[in-house]
Amino acid sequence: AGASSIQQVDVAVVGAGFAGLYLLYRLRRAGFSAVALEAADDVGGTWYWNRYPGARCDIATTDYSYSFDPELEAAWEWSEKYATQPEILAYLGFVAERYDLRRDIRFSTPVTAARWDEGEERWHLSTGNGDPVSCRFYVMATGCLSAPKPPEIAGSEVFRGDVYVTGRWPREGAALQGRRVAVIGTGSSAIQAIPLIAEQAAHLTVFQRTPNFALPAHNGPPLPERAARLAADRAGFREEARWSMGGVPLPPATEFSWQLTDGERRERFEKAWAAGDLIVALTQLWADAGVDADGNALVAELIREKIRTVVKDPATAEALCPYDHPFGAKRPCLDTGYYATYNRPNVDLVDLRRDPIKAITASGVETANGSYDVDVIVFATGFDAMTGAVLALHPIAGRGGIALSDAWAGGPQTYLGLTVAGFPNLFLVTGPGSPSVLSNMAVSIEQHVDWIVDRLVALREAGFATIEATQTAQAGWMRHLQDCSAMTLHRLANTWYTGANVPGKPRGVMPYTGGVGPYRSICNEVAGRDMLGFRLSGPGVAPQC
Ligand code: NA7
Repeated sequence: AGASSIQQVDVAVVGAGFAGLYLLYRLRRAGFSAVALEAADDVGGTWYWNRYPGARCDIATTDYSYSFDPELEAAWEWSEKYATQPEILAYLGFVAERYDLRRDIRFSTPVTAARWDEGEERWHLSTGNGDPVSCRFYVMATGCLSAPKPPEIAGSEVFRGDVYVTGRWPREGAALQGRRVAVIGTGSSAIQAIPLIAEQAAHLTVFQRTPNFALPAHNGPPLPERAARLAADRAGFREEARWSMGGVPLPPATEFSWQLTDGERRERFEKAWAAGDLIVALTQLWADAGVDADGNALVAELIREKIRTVVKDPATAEALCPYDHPFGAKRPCLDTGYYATYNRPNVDLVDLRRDPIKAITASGVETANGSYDVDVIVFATGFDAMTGAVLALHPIAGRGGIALSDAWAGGPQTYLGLTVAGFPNLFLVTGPGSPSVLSNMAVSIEQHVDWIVDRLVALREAGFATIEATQTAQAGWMRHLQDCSAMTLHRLANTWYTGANVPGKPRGVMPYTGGVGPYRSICNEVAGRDMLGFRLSGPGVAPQC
């Protein structure tokens, strides 16, 4: 390609989901030229790809919204307590239209390689569609759950029926009506989809490796109390969310389980169960529920009691009861009729811990003790989370040609979850090492984007061309990350939080467990202390940025 056919911009963004759209909005207003490169043919990111039946956000609509423009907030009204995938996709489309963002998005354009040019101090991007891009700053707005994990089951390719993957559900929907369907997996996607699939299928067999904790969503109109609080003081509500632990404005519980009687604990639990809100269940019961095995075991048993009450067949109920991990250490789920679905005559559960899958065959699924002929297999087997979204997309070569996949061979290394030593002018939104998936993503995304764009503005004002985390700062952040996770129960579960769901992936709690508010104050402090932990270069006139 000739030099004239290279697209030159200040900032290139990968992804046009929740993060990519807000980045474009902020970058443009800050006077940067920017382009977003999006593999899909429309905006939406996670909400574009996850079209499976029942796909919804587990954070209430009062909280899962952009907050950067009060006029946008006033212009959009959510119809339910928890929004469906189509409504969130419509919202993101509405945002793209309102700020005319589509003109800076190149759709159906995957980035195929990214290389830092040390001489030019620019990133060079090859794309799978159209001109390559040269940019000074490169921002990954690639989401955390974007790269579906291969099924890792022998014989998947020989199956003669239809195969669907929840994270790549076809636009036109799936043919399930009156058919024999297998769902493999019982994570959040499966738990949302199973009740609706069961209504359509002639027969549904669910293959469960690890049972999950799920609470009823009690979906309906937006929560009147929270909606009223938001309406009364929108700015205050949003600000409180930014400084909260999970990105939802709820003060943490202060009483410990052992300070409460059995009756008081039950009362609190029943209230949380009736609220149908994960953040309430995770943070409002008692102070030791999330950090202490004993405090946690009390919650876990109360949930198991509920499962046994709903599911009529005692053996199925017991198979659905999670014992292997603390409540909250694996991402818990919100459901609508999930457990009751197992009371339907057309639904069976296969417990893979007792009867593991041997292979997928031309006609269905073969386990150690049986075989199940089906017309459709739905893989709800999850994602190569957090790092997959960055690494699986394309090779990224930083200073000295070092590959990000090599730099992260032992697990993801970042400074603040936002930057990587050896990769100048590269930023990650909700990267590993940030609270991201342990928070309300809407709040985290806005914070990361604001922090990144504010830094770019400051660099420009001070005349610097590059910014790069030092190895020392990165090592310190990784140490802090480990110290924080040692104080939680997340390390005790085999989950996508720790990389355990992908064979061969290095293990370690990837998100920052210290909370959204504390993390925000650290990010602010880094900026306020002359960009502590960063090396800046260029003809800069002042150290302050
Ligand atoms: P998850 O939560 O990773 O769930 C995937 C499920 O698939 C889980 O039950 C896995 O069992 C199961 N799985 C994965 N691979 C296999 C194989 N090879 N055989 C049998 N079962 C398997 O992904 P989701 O898409 O449901 O949810 C991801 C997040 O999106 C969710 O947490 C929310 O934050 C939104 P395992 O537990 O690994 O034994």
